[in-house]
Amino acid sequence: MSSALPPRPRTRLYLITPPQIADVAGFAKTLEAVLAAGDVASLQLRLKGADGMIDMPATREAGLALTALAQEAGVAVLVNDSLELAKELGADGVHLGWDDEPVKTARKLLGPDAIIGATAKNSYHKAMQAGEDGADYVAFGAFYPTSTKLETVPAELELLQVWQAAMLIPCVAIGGITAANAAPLVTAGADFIAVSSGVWNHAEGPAAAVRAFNAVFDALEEA
Ligand code: TZP
Ligand code: MG
Repeated sequence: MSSALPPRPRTRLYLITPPQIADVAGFAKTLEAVLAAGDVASLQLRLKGADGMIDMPATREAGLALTALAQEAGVAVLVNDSLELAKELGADGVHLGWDDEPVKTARKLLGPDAIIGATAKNSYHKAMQAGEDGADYVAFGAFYPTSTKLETVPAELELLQVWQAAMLIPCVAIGGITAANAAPLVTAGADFIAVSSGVWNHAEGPAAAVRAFNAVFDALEEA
């Protein structure tokens, strides 16, 4: 029996910067090679201090060096937490956590074309709320243990399955994802796979990681 639903678009990679970048000029070169290695949908600037809060000066410095580079490669740049910096940097949008500005505030400030994403952690209810408020995507996680974010809650594959079956707003899977463990999340329904350490700390280097993720997405693409 054939399904009435059209095939789901191929899953895409959503890159997140490392939480600290010691050498921004060196990192810009790495990023250039990474973006040339395969399909990347977006880059989230997520630079954090020891307290887990956004490091504004570091985010500004990274944003000034990386935003145009990524955008010229066709990659959308999203700033974690700060509407102010998203505007200042000419980024494509923001990613908002539970404790950040509400989606509606971000929409008012950044306008109808901005990409606004919201963390839903392991809550279908939070994701629905974000969708109703006008979020362009919702992010579920953490699906695997991660040392990139201090406070996370475990999320179940079922969230992706249920969301994908019922909702049009894209969903992002996040948390401890590597090319080796991404497949079940893609199959469950993740439209985007968000990754930090699984790219930057890949044994064969970040460009190899981008190739490996894309090989997984290609292999699982719906016919
Ligand atoms: N939110 C939930 S887990 C996580 C965030 C920001 C960290 C993602 O980084 P990594 O290194 O891919 O686990
Ligand atoms: Mg946040």
